[in-house]
Amino acid sequence: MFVVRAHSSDNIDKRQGRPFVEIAANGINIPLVGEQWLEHWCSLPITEDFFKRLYEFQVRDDDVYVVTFPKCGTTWIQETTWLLVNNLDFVKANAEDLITRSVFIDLIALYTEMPIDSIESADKASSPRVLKSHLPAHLIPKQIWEKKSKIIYCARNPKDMVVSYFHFHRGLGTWQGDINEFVEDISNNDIMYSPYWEHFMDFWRMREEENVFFTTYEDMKRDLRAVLIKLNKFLKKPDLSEEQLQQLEKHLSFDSMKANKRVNLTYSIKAGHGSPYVREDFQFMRRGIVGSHKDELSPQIHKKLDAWIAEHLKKYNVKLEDIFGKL
Ligand code: PPS
Repeated sequence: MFVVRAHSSDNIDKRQGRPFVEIAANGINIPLVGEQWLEHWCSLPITEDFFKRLYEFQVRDDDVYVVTFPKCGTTWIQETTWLLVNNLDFVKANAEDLITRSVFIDLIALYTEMPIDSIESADKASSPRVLKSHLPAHLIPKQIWEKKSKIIYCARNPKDMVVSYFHFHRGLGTWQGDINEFVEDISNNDIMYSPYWEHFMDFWRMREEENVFFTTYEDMKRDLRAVLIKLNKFLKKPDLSEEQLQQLEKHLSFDSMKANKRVNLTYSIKAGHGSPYVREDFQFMRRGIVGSHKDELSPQIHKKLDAWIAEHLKKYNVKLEDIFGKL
């Protein structure tokens, strides 16, 4: 069961110019006890009809879901997962775009001008499917929790997420404003898929669940090999040889992925897959580092973000370091 309410804000009208709603669902079968799921509102530029299709999406037993808040390393962990699930099929990975090998199921809901019906594409995809979603735990297709499908979740530290999301949204032409205004909008949950905090904290708290693999962008940067070995085990695949690990590390490095038109969405987005308003200078693979906030944000913005971070960490009684290691 899900509920939808209007989410109106002058800032959304001014900077995004399209209607938003807030959605909550009853979180049936989610293994987090005591949550008032119907009070967890998520902001989306979606219609109730589209959301219903997503929520009721037909899940298959061997599906694997890559779930993230936007700009937190989705494409990186998605390519990694696809390769492991598909027994390192580099021939197919180099021949077919990641967006067709691994469908982003919510895409249909975000850009209504899109000529692609992502739910139909996912329905038609052959098994085993690796599907991507940015929806939070209680809004992903409800059968995922019923069937206990494998979920790969990747989180990223809040400041780098903000910087990356700002460049992305602005570059796509789907959000107008400066970084100050972006920080204001994300703190007010006026950016699609927010709130960020509940999104990743829900999965952090479920990281020991048998069907959940929780990792971070920072972990992948720190020691990609360790994440590869752990994820491979989680997927119940045969051990990787030294040669296979090296091949994966090379393919998944930032420089290789940036140069790879099959995974770097700069090309497909500029060709019209993603938004019709994309700017000339748009780059999907931008810097690919931990800490880009350090030289991209002013002291005033750092102060604002520090207050936002402290307010939320207090609620969950954790330190950023517990989740992301030393930043
Ligand atoms: S999306 O649109 O939500 O799916 O975007 P997402 O893939 O989550 O995030 C994009 C950011 O991830 C960086 N990226 C990588 N970093 C390191 N190594 C590899 N291989 C890699 N692939 C993608 C990408 O550059 C974006 O981060 P920023 O900080 O903007 O550079």
